[in-house]
Amino acid sequence: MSSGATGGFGGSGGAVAGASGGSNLGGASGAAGATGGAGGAGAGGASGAGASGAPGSGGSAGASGSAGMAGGAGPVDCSAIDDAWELCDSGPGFCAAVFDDGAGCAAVCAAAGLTCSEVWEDMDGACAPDMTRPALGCDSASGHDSDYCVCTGTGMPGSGGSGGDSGAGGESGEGGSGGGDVGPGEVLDLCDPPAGATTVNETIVVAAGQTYDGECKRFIAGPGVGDGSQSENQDPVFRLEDGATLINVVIGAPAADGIHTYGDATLRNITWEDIGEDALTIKETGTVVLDGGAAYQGEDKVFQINAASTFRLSNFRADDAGKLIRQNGGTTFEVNVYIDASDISNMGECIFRTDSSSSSVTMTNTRYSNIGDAGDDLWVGVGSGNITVSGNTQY
Ligand code: ADA
Ligand code: CA
Ligand code: CA
Repeated sequence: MSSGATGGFGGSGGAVAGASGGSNLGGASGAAGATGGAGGAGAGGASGAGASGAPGSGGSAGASGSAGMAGGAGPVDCSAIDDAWELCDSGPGFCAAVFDDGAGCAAVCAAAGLTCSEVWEDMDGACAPDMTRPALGCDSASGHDSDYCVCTGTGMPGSGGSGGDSGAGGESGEGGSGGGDVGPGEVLDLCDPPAGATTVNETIVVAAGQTYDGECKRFIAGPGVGDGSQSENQDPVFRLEDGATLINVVIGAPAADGIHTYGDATLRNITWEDIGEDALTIKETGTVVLDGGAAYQGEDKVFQINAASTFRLSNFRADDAGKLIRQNGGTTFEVNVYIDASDISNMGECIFRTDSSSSSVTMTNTRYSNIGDAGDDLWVGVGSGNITVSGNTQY
């Protein structure tokens, strides 16, 4: 929980619903393609909440597909939008469209019984947002002839869907064309959880190699797990054993010590509404991939790294905390951080802090705002030769 308590759920900046379809996940973000192989679409309803990689950055598929994303927000019917305007994209819980008749996003979304959640200038000649220009608000009509709208709603309940087929096991990646239709700065924050919460009185353990689908429900810590303060003796809400996958989870307050990972882990579409002691901790060595979701209101750290590891963050939105990523103070093991296609704002200190001369960070296609005292203090303690940046925008 942050003392400032600014920026509630939603906050500022641009969350844009991600592309749907598990198949998009192959060649997902991340340069080396450690994961990927998205698995086929779930058999029932809304499958894969999968953002594809930012153009050009995707490695090709990795060793095996993770389970198809299923359940969660059900399909919405975008046909009324498609009939009257240009439908660009759709997926569980959202339709994205461009109008060119001055209709305004409120009217576009209302046509499908949905609510406007984001408005962007549309890109010339493409059914896409122009992320080089600031987001527009839903609150008032822009007066523009054309804009790009993201409309959201809960739609029909998701029917669950079975896990996807395992992926084909691609070769680890040499970059590839990546791509798909999620561009820089777009994040995948698709859950619109119902009111209320599931209280977790004992840490939910996702066993090695297993997938847990939170179905976009909100989970909060019971008193025996933690109170979400800065006390270090709290338990996590979720514990991921080696090779576990966690998808479609919203962690509300209190969030206790968030999520702990032990080895390789894949997380997709995870949102922390109000970070507890910290949001996620890498407890044991592995490659941890977090694609899609958001984290808000941290007193100090969002992601804590306590073991030599690779951390890949993509299509993620983080707002209002002390620092996005902290390698445990005083440790000198090597951590390699990759941040792609994300939106990071209002970090009191920095994006990544380490005390290790071998740790590195690569940040690409990411928007950031108000980081550290100077507004762009992105790194603390990272060797200058260990920093790679491209395609980022300060706003
Ligand atoms: C602090 C604390 C560590 C560890 C860490 C964490 O950095 O000094 O011992 O508890 O937080 O994992 O949250
Ligand atoms: Ca801590
Ligand atoms: Ca902690």
